[in-house]
Amino acid sequence: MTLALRYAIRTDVGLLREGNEDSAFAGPRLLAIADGMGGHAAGEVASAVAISTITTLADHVPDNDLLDALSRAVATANRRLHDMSAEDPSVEGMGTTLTAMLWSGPKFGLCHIGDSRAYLLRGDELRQITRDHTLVQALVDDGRISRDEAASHPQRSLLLRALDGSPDAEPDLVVLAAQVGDRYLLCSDGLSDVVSDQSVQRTLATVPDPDEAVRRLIDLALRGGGPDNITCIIADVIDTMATTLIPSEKPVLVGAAVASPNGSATTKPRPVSPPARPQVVPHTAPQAAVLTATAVAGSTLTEREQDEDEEQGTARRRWPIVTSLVVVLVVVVAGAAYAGWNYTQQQYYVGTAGGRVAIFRGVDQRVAGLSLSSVYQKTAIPLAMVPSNDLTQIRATITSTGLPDARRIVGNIKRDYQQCQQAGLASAAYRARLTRYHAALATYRKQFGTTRPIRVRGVAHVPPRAPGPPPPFPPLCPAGTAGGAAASSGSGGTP
Ligand SMILES: [Mn+2]
Repeated sequence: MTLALRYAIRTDVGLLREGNEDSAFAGPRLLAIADGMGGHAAGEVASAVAISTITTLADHVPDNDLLDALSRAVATANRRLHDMSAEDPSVEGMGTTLTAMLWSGPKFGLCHIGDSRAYLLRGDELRQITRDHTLVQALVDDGRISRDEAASHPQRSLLLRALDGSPDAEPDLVVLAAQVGDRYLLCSDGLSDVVSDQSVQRTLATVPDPDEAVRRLIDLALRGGGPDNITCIIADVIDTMATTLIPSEKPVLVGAAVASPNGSATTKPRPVSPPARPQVVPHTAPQAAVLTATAVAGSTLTEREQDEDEEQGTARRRWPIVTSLVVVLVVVVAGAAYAGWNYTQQQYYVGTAGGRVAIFRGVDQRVAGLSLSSVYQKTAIPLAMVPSNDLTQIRATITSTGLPDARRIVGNIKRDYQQCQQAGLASAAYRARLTRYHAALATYRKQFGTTRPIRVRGVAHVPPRAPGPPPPFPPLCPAGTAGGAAASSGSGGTP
């Protein structure tokens, strides 16, 4: 028996996003998916770095030590992200999910960090074989919200772990055994957030051809609104001795990791060249086969810098046309006004928009009734859940020394916010233990008429043990977090 994979891979920018921050790779022995995050092009860079690093494993897979190889590749990617963030402020704070399978015979190493997912369809049963590193998954594990509530939770995309250059970016690693007939699905949250497990199961179970099944899944996500980039890989485990099906051989790279300057469709093998970030990501990107996949979207030119270059270019071209002195004067005055406005547009501050923490571009003032700022980036951090020290500052709008500084401030707020959430979870768990203890103690007292140890007909009985002191709860965290994220965000947590 010789096991091989028959796979299909596809990505789609979705209906609302301008760029594709997902990157993915499928080869005969490696399947990997990464969903990048961060403002501007940073998410694309992060997912491309993760995928290009992990694809170095595609050509020489170790027979043993699958997890060691995966773990080292992940550490390398994480170090690269760390170094790039340190060197280039425009990509500071970027991060990515990574879910990868490294195959060796009938077994594979599974490596996972973030909220992209791997599923197994065996027979007709669909099982998620990765666990989301999200706040809502932690709430589900804690029994505080149901799976259904998690699916529609407003903070469902809040990650507790991601590959972001931080030292605690540790992936889950496990070796699993495959069987002939297994069908594996790797997807980004652009699919799993929008398409129910039942629909995914039905599609996987009823559409035999992997490529057709991938198309159907992406179609379902688009019909569901396609709010995010959607990436899917389907891999069927076949026995080449017992089937006429042809195993896949071509490595395929899709999404942000593909260095296509114009995003035009091509099915030719793509030479590896210093990539430029695609300005227009094609709808349902072409399945360009690559010979080696080492492309890194390492372009440090951000969208804004490109815009500025274009503005300057236009201004230069316009100069020779100006002949009249009047026109020159008008241009000078307008230029001064523009320079002033341009200055404000290089300022950033942290404030609130729609009840959430946001980065604003401009200055927090109005001139002649005109606002000199706009929301630059809205975070998922609700104001109501932010510790009071941060809250006071945000209300007063924190001015920054620039975009990287604004991002750093938001990073600090996010860290405080997550600490409050964690403390809230710990407090809730403690209160649950306390409730159980009181109930058990009441039962004991009812039975024995005391809360002390007692001997009844020669048998020793001891009362239940008290749970000890409560876990510390940071005094600056909002009381709402102590009651738990689910309860205060109105999603119906347990009291
Ligand atoms: Mn996503």
